[in-house]
Amino acid sequence: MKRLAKWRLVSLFAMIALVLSGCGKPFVSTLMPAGEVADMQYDLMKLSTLIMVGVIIVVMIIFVLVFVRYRRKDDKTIPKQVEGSHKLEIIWTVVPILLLLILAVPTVASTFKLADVDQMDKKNTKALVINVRSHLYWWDFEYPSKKIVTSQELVVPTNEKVYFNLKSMDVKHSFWIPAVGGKLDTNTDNINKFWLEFDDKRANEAGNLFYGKCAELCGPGHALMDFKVKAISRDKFDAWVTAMQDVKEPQKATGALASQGQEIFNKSCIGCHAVTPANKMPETARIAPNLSNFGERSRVAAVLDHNKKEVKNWIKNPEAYKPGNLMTGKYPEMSDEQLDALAEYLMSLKVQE
Ligand code: HEC
Ligand SMILES: [Cu+2]
Repeated sequence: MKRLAKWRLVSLFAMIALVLSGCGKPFVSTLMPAGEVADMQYDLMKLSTLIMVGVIIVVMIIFVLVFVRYRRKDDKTIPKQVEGSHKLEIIWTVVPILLLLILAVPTVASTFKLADVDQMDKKNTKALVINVRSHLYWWDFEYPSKKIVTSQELVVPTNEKVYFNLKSMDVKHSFWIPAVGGKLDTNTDNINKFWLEFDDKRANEAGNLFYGKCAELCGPGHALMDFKVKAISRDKFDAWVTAMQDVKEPQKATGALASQGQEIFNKSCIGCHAVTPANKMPETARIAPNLSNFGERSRVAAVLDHNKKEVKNWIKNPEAYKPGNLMTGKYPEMSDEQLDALAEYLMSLKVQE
């Protein structure tokens, strides 16, 4: 019986190890840092783990030595009673203080470095600043200096500092790109600022697509409140910005089916969704994801595969894929033909080819 319990425990640990081994992917792993911030945070993790493991090893060695060496057998005498030892007390006070200092100095130094956002607040700053807005359960990214907005997929240049203003439009969320840095809360009543840097080499290994997450329990759809980060070279980034800026009017749909889809969209969906990337649009056009470059996304609603079938599934019943999301029930039910047309239209929304 006992042996069986032991084996259960062993197999449980083996399974956990197996599951956790799946986490070691360059696009999502904190343990594969992909930029300056992630590097700093990883170094701090390593340092504190090293110190903790060191303490455990020393304590365990002393514990076992004392256990073996001073074990009593038939001896009934009472040992010599000692009240306090200056030497020992000094040792076990000074050693932890030293260990904490070793931990504190780099931690405080990194904390200030990570919070240094002077560059973004300078007038006429050259630094790239992105305003992030979190919503139940999706993300909105505005590039104020470029006058464009996009949603669900953040696009950033690699190998330079990118600065973020973080804000929430409803409840508290938290902005986290596990491989690159974070988490920082997005609040409703103040703006949190920080910077990240995306390493070019790591981005390549990750297929230029990092995973982002909401890291603050915010409701039933929280676990599905993902976003993606396209980290590309500065040249490619500039090309993307230009392509986004070039979309002036709602893009003309090509083909009969897509045009039909556009018509339906303009009737039933445009009240919530914008299809132009300009950030001069009214606030009411920003209560749902901006779909200007929806055809270039890698996911539908952040969680479904990016194809027409899933687009139709999503429009038919969003609640089934993201519980509690705010697209539910405020537009008419669509027939299969209408869904086909809508999917065709949405997938054709591209700014780059
Ligand atoms: C009441 C406002 C509202 C209406 C009307 C609406 N939507 Fe949405 N839609 C949303 C919200 C909010 C989300 C984000 C859901 C989430 O991810 O939590 C969304 C998400 C989506 C997505 C996924 C977006 C992405 O970036 O991956 C698609 C596609 C979509 N809607 C299509 C449509 C279509 C087509 C219509 C019209 C038939 C429509 N929506 C009508 C609010 C609305
Ligand atoms: Cu959340």
